[in-house]
Amino acid sequence: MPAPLQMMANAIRALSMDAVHRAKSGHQGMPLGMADVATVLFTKFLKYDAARPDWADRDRFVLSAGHGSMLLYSLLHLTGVKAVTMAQIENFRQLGSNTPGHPEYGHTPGVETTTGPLGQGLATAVGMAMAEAHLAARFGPLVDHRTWVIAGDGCLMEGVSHEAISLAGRLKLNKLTVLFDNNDVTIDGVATISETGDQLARFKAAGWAVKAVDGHDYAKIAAAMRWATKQNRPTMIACKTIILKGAGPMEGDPHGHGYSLFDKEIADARVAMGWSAPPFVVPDEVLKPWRAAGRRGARVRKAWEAALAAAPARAEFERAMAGDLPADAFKTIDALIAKVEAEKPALATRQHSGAALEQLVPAIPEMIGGSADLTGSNNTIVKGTGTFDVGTYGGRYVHYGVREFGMAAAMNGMAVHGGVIPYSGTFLVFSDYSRPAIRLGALMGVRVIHVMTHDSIGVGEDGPTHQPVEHVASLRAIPNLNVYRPADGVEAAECWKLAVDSKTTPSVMALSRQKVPAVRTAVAGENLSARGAYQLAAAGHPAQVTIFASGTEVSVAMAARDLLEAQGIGARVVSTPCWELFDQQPTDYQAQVIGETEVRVAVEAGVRQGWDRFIGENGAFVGMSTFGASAPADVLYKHFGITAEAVAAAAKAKL
Ligand SMILES: Cc1ncc(C[n+]2csc(CCOP(=O)(O)OP(=O)(O)O)c2C)c(N)n1
Ligand SMILES: [Mg+2]
Repeated sequence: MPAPLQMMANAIRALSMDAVHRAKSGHQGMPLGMADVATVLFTKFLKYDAARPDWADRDRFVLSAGHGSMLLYSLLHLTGVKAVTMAQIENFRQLGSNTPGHPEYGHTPGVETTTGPLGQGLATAVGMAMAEAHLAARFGPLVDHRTWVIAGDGCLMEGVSHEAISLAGRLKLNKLTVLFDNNDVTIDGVATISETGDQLARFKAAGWAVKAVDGHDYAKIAAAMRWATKQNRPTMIACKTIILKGAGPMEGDPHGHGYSLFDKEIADARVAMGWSAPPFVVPDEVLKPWRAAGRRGARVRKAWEAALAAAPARAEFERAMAGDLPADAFKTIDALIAKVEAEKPALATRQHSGAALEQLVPAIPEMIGGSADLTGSNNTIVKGTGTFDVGTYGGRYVHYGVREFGMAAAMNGMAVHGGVIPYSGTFLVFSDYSRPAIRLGALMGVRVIHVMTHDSIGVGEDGPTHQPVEHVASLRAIPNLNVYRPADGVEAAECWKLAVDSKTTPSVMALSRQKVPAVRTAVAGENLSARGAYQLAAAGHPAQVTIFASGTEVSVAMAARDLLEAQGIGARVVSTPCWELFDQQPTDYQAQVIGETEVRVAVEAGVRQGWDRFIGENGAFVGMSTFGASAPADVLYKHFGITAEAVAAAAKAKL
């Protein structure tokens, strides 16, 4: 009979083989290889209570190598997370199960973040460690936990791992530990066919403390983990493992990544492991120690709950972790809206956004801002906000450096950690760099706010490399992502209120570099942007034309309306700051806003894609169909024909 830890690890192996075999799909190579490391982590180190996998001060565990999901599901089941029953394990990868192909946040209790896109789990975990460090500074001993990551060769090959590792190293996030599944195998074969770098040296160069261990030696794994908890910087433990460990002749096979074991191979493996139980059965003598490991953290959790109950900051802590805004969160921004309505300043919408943040950030202590090295351009910092840095983790502004993807992934990690509301900035054109994390945030349904300034050819002289053309349309294509493109100061403040209040949908703020006139000149008395689209100006003459626009082109639409009205043609203008919110309105409201005029025109300094929703196939569109050019913004708008005259002419041509 193998030793107890060995038997416990073998339970992971048996369940992983059974589930993948039953599903006829999935990956057992990695769960078999990392079973020993995971067993040591979950039985000795992870601060975890299976009865309350969502307990606030638990350690976070991220399976960045998400294809090894059966490793995680096995651990959750074995430790006793109620929802992850054996029936769920038997239903691995099936519709309606809580054991989907890759771990999905919000789907399975105990799954901290969605993983599968390699590298992102690691980058997300950096955000979790940042949130922990910040909240520990804010709430003291109520917050004191670690973040553990399992990452494979693939995660470390991905470019985002560089951003994540260098940021974590710079910030000295010493409660972050990466367990590198150093099995030297990826899908195509041995890892050396595409990677010969020295990962230990690489992490070390980025400011991490590093160590290599035999990933099948329990004592050495435990010693390394203990060592990791004592470092003053993030730690990486390269665990030398054998893929498909336990699977007899297939052990260590260069094609073991997704190899589907045959019945006979599984039967032989069970014999070799001393595992006589039938499929999907864990013998009591193995289940018992696993369940005990799952209860290991209960005492710590209860002591923590008692400490929380007695803590003066209890209500604030609970509010922050629940993601509820302070009662008076919007008092000052509402005052700002009234002031902007009265004064009608002509500013760039990025400046209006900055003004909104000046009200929101002091009022909402959970907001943590930042920028990918474009702070001054993004208008993301509020004067007096301290920097989040080594020794000042209580600061609320992060200098992410030029790391758009790492920044967006870290924001996802902060959001799923809870207790903070992250926002950060870059240029809209570089949303392509952060897009995979924007998408994952939308899939997870988290509150993060991407401030994306310089949102069109209005960028001007920097030219087409810096001028987004297709970006607003392509972001609108992502489900569960609110893309805001406010027209002026009132809309910018309204959109910020909506974004901050949006618990389960991330937001993009597309904001201009160039100045725009105020278009919301009448006091509405309600947040019109919440409707997604609304009639900004009625027609003077009987309405023949409707002009739809967003952002900086709303003022173009208003000027076009003036031209048409002067010729006796009734024209109404609809501002569309957020299409996704418009889609959620009652159909009669949508019909009323779209209206029944003979002609519908849209103007937006981007591609047409998506606009047929408002103007129909026969509508006229004034915008971009090519890349931009390098010149002053006003010259470009004329050059590309995005003018009031062009909009009026397009309307008249359709009449
Ligand atoms: C961004 C991304 N690219 C590609 C894939 C497809 N994929 C899944 S696992 C894998 C190889 C992973 O190798 P490694 O991390 O070493 O895992 P192991 O084979 O050791 O289990 C690839 C290419 C993915 N999931 N994510
Ligand atoms: Mg590998």
